[in-house]
Amino acid sequence: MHIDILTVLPDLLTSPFEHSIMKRAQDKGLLTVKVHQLRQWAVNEYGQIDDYQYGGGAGMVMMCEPLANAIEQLSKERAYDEIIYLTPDGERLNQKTANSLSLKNNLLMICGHYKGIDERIRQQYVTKEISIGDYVLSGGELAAAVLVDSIGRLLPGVLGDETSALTDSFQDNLLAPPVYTRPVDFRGIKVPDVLMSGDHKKIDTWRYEQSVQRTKDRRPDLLEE
Ligand code: 6GU
Repeated sequence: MHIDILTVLPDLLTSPFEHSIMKRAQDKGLLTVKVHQLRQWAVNEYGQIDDYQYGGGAGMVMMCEPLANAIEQLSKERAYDEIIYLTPDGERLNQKTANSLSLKNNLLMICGHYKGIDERIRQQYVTKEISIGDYVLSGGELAAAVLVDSIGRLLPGVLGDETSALTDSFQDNLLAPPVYTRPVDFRGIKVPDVLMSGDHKKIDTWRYEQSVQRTKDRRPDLLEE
């Protein structure tokens, strides 16, 4: 998979993919991420990409031309399966969306700033609008990093057995069960006996029951879906 990201703050997106599982995905050649400075497509020598909004009011709007020119140029190099705009009024990201995006080949992500991007770019080019939750971030960059991570770890071959995505929270609309490691007794609190029984059928059953209980307690909304 290849992911292009358009942003006015490329520095925010240099390090997130250079560690751990995202690094492994790239080292294995399963994922490439390229961050592009939108100001390359600015309308003047000052690097302008935003302007006052029609109708008045505080806050700048990201202009059509830089975005359109960037999208059109990048689209000549790659046929995008989705052009994604990260925005708080998008569809809320969940595991199902991450799963389905992980099956694509080429994605373009657009990070918004200020009051967002001109509506005409959303209508003409954007194929999917994603929010990462009901709170406001200063820009789309951290949301793009979250989205890339949630997709990248699902690419076939990225995770080994030891980190399999199949046992993640949300993978069957259930939260993950509790986990324990050494020591068996930490300040008087013991690891549940069943986990040391060696009976894998019993362990699987216990984990499943814990997952269901945890989901009922913490996220009953997931069980209704
Ligand atoms: Cl995608 N962008 C911004 N600016 N804020 C957000 C968001 C995105 N998702 C949640 N909050």
